[in-house]
Amino acid sequence: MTLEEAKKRIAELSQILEDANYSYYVLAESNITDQEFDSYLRELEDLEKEFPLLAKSNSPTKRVGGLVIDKFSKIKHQIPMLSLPDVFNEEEIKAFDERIRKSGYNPTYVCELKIDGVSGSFHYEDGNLITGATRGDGITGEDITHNVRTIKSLPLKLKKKISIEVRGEIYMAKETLAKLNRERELNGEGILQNPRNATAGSIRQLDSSVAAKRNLDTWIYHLPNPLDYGIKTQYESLEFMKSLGFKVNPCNRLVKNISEILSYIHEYNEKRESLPYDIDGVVIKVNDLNMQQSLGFTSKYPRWAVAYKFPALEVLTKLKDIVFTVGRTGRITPNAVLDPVLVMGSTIRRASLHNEDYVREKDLRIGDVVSIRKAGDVIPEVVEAKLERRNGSERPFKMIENCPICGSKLSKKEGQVDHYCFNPLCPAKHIEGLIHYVSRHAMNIDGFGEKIMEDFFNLGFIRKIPDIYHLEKHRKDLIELEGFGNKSVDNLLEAITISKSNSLERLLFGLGIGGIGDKTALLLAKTYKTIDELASKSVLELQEKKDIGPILANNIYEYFQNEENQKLIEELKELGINMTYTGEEEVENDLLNEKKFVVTGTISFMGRDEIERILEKYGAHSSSSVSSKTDFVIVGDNPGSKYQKAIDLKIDIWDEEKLRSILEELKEI
Ligand code: 1X8
Repeated sequence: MTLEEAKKRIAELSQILEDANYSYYVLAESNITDQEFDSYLRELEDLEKEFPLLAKSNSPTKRVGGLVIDKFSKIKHQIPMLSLPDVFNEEEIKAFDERIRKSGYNPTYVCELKIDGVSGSFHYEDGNLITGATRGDGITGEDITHNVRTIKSLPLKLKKKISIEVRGEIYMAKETLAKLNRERELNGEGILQNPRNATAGSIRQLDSSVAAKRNLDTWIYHLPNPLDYGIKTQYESLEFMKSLGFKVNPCNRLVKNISEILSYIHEYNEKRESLPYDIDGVVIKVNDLNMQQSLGFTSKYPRWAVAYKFPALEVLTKLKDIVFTVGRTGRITPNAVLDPVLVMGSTIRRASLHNEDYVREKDLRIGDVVSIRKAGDVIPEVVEAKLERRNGSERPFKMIENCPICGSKLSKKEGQVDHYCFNPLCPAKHIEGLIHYVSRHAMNIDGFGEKIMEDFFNLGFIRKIPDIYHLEKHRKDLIELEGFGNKSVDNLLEAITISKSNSLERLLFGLGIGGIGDKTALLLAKTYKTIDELASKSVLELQEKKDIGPILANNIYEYFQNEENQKLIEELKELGINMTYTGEEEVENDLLNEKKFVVTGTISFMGRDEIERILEKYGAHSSSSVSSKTDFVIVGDNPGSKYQKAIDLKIDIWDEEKLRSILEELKEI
């Protein structure tokens, strides 16, 4: 291909891909299939590799991220990005309207939803995205261009070749945040309390592939230089920005008077929960831009707009007690025990108070009336004590000094606020082992998150492995717990029962014998078939197997010699836990046998671990990096650099559909 031809094709492909992005992410309809999209994208990537000089910074290939910066540079806003004055009730909205009427105007307004996200400014030259910046202090923001390019609903190229600045909100949909939090919880990372924090955290990443994975979105609502485009009203500017390809909120509405403003507010206060993204109010703007200009600004705010804030989703209840729990790391958490209350559709009985300092800052006392909020639609939070409701009977908070589980003296880590139980023999250390036992590669009991196991341990329901199989006894208490109901308790108990017939390797891995990973567990299970057979082997006999070295052999031997462990295994046998290898023997499969593969990106219908487990059953071997020895690479959504490497090395690439059809053929899905 000549340079000229490549240039033409790159332009064509970029156009097709951007059009597809626009249809999918802005209009929410698709004009091409995922396969077509992937194949065009791959063709474009190949061409850009071959003709690096033709690779544009705004190429759709950049949407997957990968650019890493070492610090954020500053961007000065040509027109300051102001914040809006807040109003909280009907009177204040009326006062806003009257002030404008007193200046001799008869205004119409535009009502828009106030999105809970992070404001951004986006500059285009000749229709191409040039920079994206945060609001910062309103005068200077931070350059977040590398991350902004990964936001699929924001055009890299406009439908007209014009130079323009637009402003809007970058946000994370509720569903995306919930999914992110589920992942973070599984990885033992902290929960993000609301979409604003999650967005701010994602957009302030140095590595754009992180932002690319966060599925950020935009609503564009402000045109700082409307006169340059002959635009006379706010509503026209919204239409204009929409016509350029921006995602403009369809809920925006032109209204004539106060009563229409109030019914808009009422309508969206009702619809608030059912929207797929969080809003915290309604922005009311004078529609006529000439009128806006003559109303002007105060030192801080425009005089032509206000932000009505919805009432907080808070309710009052009584703080009955503060109880302490121990986590798997020995960390102590104070928890509020509340009079049960309904907040946004779920009953709250408990809320984490995080640590001693948190309780002291809020000066919470037992007996206080407190306000509760369900932040970010997920985690209940104690906002504050209602001081005016105190009657003197409240008891001050007292931090405990000894571990509630083992009684050892608590202490803090240097410079940290949390208290810990550092006793290495504290039974709370078993929480870690219990979490491991039920985890996916081990007994794979669905419905047992880390947090749930911590709670069950602290409540005394599960203190050692066999207790898991007696959980049924606590059925009544379980149903009462936060986040549990009849159905989830049934599911959990059912999952426990099903797991009893797992093949031996899962139990071997779950017991946490030093050095036995899931692969070794499988090898041992296949070799010895039953746990008794394995337990009867000497250190020397164990070493006969090529993957078992002296240390591992010794660990295994010692484990089964230990009397406590012998008792545990007997107890589990009596409870009906299977101790035999029942795994299907490896199935011969030419396509997979002895093949090396790598998974990159997210596969929508199955986790990476599961894919690896299945393919390995057919004799394939997974590896973490792509090399010339790799036979095929499975590529999901938002793949990493491994994808590029596979292309460079011309390695067979399997997309989701190919993987799915092979798994279907193998009757694995
Ligand atoms: C902030 C926001 C505005 C709008 C929506 N969401 C926001 N968070 C809007 O105008 N539709 S305006 C704004 C501001 O000016 N600080």
